[in-house]
Amino acid sequence: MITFITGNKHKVIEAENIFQIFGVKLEHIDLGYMEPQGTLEDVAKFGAKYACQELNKPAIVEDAGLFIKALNGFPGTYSSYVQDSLGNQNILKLMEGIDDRYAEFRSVIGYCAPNSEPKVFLGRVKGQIAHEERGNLGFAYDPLFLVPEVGKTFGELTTEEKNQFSHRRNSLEKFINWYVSQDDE
Ligand code: ITT
Repeated sequence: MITFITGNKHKVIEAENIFQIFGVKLEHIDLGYMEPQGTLEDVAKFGAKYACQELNKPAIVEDAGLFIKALNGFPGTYSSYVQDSLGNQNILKLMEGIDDRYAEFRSVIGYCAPNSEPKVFLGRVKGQIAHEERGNLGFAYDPLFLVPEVGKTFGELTTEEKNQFSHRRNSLEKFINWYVSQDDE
């Protein structure tokens, strides 16, 4: 059993489905905490350490972001603030007339157990910024994020479909593989 600390219910639904694939039990707690400004790794390490100290048990947190190449990685570590302030339509405006639409989602899982240092696990997925929002199945930036191989945005994929190759799938899969192997030692 592992405890996932997040205030984002969409992340919980995706993570539950991913943990189920690997047969590991997941519990969810919403423990608000101040996020320091820094890289995804900094935020995930800080959050994991804070959560396991508060709860006195092992915990994971996740910090994620959308990195758009033509905008020098924006919104990146500011993704949460930019989603709430600018929103998807204004990102599309920033991208008007730009041909290079490459973007990637990154997810960093921070894990910490009491009296030990936090560890991080990075997952990425490559895509393109669509020319308009498409689909209403996902959340936040999902309708903007086109996966060329599939010809659909994350907003047009079910949770199960997105979970086959998303940034979150990749970071959680790395974490779960490490976590399970650690049990055998
Ligand atoms: P936490 O409580 O876990 O921190 P959060 O919603 O603040 O939840 P993040 O800081 O990790 O999450 O995410 C930064 C922003 O990117 C935020 O607006 C998210 O909604 C958005 N985001 C994260 N993962 C996403 C995904 O898979 N698809 C679309 N948008 C995503």
